[in-house]
Amino acid sequence: MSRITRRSWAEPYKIKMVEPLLRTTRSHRAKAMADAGYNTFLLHSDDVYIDLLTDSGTSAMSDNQWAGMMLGDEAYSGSRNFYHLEENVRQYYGYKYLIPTHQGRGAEHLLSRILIRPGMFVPGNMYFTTTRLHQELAGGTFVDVIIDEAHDPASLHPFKGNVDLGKLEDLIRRVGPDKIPYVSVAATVNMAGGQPVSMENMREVRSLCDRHGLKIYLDATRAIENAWLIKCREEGFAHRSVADILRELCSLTDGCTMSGKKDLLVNIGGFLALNDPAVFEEARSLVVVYEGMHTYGGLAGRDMEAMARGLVEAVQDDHIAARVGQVEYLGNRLLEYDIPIVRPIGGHAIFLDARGFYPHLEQDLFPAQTLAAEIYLDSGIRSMERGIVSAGRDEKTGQHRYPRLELVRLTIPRRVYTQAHLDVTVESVVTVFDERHKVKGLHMTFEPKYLRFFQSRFAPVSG
Ligand code: PM9
Repeated sequence: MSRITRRSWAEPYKIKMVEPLLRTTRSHRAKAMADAGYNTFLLHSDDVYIDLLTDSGTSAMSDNQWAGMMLGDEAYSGSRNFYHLEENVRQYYGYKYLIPTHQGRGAEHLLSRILIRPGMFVPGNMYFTTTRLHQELAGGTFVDVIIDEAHDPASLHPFKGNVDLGKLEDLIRRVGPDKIPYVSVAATVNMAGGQPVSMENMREVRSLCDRHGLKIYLDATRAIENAWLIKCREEGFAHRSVADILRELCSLTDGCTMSGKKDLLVNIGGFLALNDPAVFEEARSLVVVYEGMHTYGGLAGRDMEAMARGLVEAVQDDHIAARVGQVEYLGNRLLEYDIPIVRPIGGHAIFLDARGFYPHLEQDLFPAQTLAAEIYLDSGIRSMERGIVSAGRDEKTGQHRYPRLELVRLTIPRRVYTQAHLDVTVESVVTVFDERHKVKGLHMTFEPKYLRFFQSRFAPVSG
């Protein structure tokens, strides 16, 4: 009898090129953090050791993607790389029409401008920063219709991204379907901790929307990770491929906005994909105003080729198992030390519960912003605030929004770091947790007008 009772997974790739990482001293980091106004977005990346700020545009591309970059057709119009991307989007996501954009928010901008009119309401399964802002700039009001469990970091619901059908139905009854341009559903809900929607829930949302003549637009940015979590968690899907599950998920919607910088393993790129010819015509006309010709949408031909090839790699079960496997590894190691994290572990990141670190800090002292700064000071590891700063101010009252979730995101770039980097991360987070009582919080010294988390500045609270 073998002593091995289970077999591990390993990354389905080997490393051909490396980028050196520099370690810094605590005093170097203290200066860098102060210069950055205690905002990890404002650090110079040269001052960062392990960069877990985001999984957006930070993936390592494959040799096949780099080879594709050399085959960029940089014609102003009709680039062959556009047609390759269009073919692959049709095959794997199943939508009929493609409009490339420079990144996800370019697609959100076009969709919001085309469908939302002042006074309308856009229901969605938790807000995302750029998505909500574009909806608001078009005159809409975002309405959160995610299930309550999503706002509870300790709830173990396997599909915390699900839409609460009761909340959605209430809104439809209250304002009428004519005031709802579409239902906005994100696959793996970023702000809830990378939590998936179930296929069953999507089917129910589809049938509710059909009864009221409503459209559904998917934020497909991390839909491939969602498909993997359906395969792992939802009954009846274990034997199906991720590609097959993705296709079914998308078939329940009318189109999608996409940031290719996540699932699709590229450093830049996105798209709007549609089934409705009228919306497509409008988007094709508008994209030339804001992004570029409808066959490049702000991207070079080589970028579209890298995305077309990245898509084929991204839907391979081996790839996605290792990608989400890394996230689970980090989360499970932190749980060994009783670190408070959002559970179940999501698809792209571990979310630390800053309230669990600093119960003595009021939300006005920016606990998550403080925690991200403390982790950087300890080890040079960069993370991202996802709490009161990210939530911004209420459009009407001008007051802070106070989200229930006050989180710090340790985001795992795809195919970039090894298990040893994750072990170093665990040691730093545990150290910061063990020194949590000393921390006093931050106050805000500068606040920009839009998406304040990117550029706000802070200073330590004294005394
Ligand atoms: N997400 C992230 O780090 C980029 C910076 S934060 C604004 O998670 C979703 C679910 C996203 C997303 C970006 C976008 C926008 C849309 N939906 O950054 O414009 O997570 O490509 O995509 C970031 P772009």
